[in-house]
Amino acid sequence: MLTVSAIPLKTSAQTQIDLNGDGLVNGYDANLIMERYMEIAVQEYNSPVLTDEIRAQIGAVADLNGDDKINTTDSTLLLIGIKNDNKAGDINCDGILDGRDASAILSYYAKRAVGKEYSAEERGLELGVGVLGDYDGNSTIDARDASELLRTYVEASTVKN
Ligand SMILES: [Ca+2]
Ligand SMILES: [Ca+2]
Ligand SMILES: [Ca+2]
Repeated sequence: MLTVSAIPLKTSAQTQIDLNGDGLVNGYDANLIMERYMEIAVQEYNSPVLTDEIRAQIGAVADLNGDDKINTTDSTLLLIGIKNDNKAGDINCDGILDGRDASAILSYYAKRAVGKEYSAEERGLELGVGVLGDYDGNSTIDARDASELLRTYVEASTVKN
């Protein structure tokens, strides 16, 4: 059995891959690898979020462990890179902690609580929350992380002026 810790990690530079070209490397990109993997694994599946351009990009740069396959291992490696390269709480990995990150944590938990169907975008968000959502560092991701993050953000923006 291959565990996450047993996977040899490449440097973060090599795991910084922006697959959808939005200028950010975050959970959405990790989810795109999952979407591509589902397409490869399930013939009839055609991902609504993948374009031919993104597929080509994934084929070119997303085989992070170099086994010539695109699968969950590559997605996991990208998520580890995302976790290592970003501050806790910065869910969308834009280098800024703000209300968007807090609401990402909150909306993820609200949706999970009611068991709603996920869109691919929301799954990307969920992956981001999974690796970066523990803002207060108590090993649990919940609404307290969102409120703590918001409090810090509000304090920081008040000090600025
Ligand atoms: Ca991206
Ligand atoms: Ca691979
Ligand atoms: Ca952010």
